[in-house]
Amino acid sequence: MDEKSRVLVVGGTGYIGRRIVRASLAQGHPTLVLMRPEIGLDIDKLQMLLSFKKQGARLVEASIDDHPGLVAAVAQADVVISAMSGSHIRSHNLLLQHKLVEAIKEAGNVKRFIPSEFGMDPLRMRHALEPGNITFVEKMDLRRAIEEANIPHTYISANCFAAIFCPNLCQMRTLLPPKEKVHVYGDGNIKAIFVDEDDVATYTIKSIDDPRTLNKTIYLRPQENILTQNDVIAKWEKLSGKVLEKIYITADEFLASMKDIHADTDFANQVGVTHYYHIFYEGCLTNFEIGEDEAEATMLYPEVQYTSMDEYMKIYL
Ligand code: NDP
Ligand code: GO6
Repeated sequence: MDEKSRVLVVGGTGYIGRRIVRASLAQGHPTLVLMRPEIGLDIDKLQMLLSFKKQGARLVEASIDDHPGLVAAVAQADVVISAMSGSHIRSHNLLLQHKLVEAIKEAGNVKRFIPSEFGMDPLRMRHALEPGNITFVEKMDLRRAIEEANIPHTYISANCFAAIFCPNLCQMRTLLPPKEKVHVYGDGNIKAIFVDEDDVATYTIKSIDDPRTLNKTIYLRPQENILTQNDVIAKWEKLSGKVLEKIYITADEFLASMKDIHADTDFANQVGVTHYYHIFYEGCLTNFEIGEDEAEATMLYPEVQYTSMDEYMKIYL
């Protein structure tokens, strides 16, 4: 393929979506970004869209609720990437992605669809605890619709976004490094995987024209960034020159902490507790081998110079 595929990004102003737009432009793809009329007075969103246009993207106007408009948008692209927000943030968003699948089905021209996954592999999370299981149930439901419609696809399992999980030393409810004490999950020796968000976007765009990733799950496992919580803490202690007090939390204590969280007003933290449990007590990101019918991004694209967590955390000093 010598012509670069045309990419449509849905959710392009979001946390991971904006990086996917930039990576698509950087890798030379004609890039379309959905601009929703619901933008209203959100001036930051508008200015981000305009900055994409300045960088060469084309803005395509349509609402997710406007089926003909969405079909027309999708019809202009070879590849559609959804980066719509997680369902536990706004509970109707997965239904919105089903509308996107309907539009892709009708347009009939899309050579690859990347649904909004970018985290733990929902297929491997069928045992997940409530209420966090909603993330995986809904992502699997969307997969079913994609596969039933025979839409060519790639699922990206991006593991832990660095800014959310690493500089805070895997602590919840903060994004900053702790100054005195750190809560350690169990003995702190379960391996997790951390990925710079720009690298998530780079690998995602690398995969879209690749026959090796067709109808497969691609795991992002940068070797240097497969780290235990203790590894992450030690890296920060070395960078900062300070030793932190460690408070060890058993799995039962951690799960019991959910009772202190108000389910109605703080659903995201309830969901978060169960997700953190699976990652840091169970080891769900690393307790399996990548199968025959799957692939790993750093092996597919060894030319990408990914960011190590030492480098990533330096900026927090
Ligand atoms: P955001 O919360 O930043 O939202 C992304 C976009 O979703 C928004 O910019 C908006 O698109 C769109 N959106 C939100 N609400 C609506 C609505 N009502 N109607 C239409 N569109 C809407 O998403 P994230 O980047 O945080 O999440 C993207 C994916 O990444 C999710 O699947 C999530 O589960 C996963 N994730 C993974 C993490 C990890 O550590 N691995 C961490 C966080 C998320 P627009 O630009 O058009 O306004
Ligand atoms: C990130 C979070 C961080 C929750 C995934 C509460 C889907 C995934 C690694 O949105 O619940 O403090 O895989 O107080 O597949 C949230 C979710 C993490 C952020 C997890 C996520 C990760 C979603 C918090 C907090 C830092």
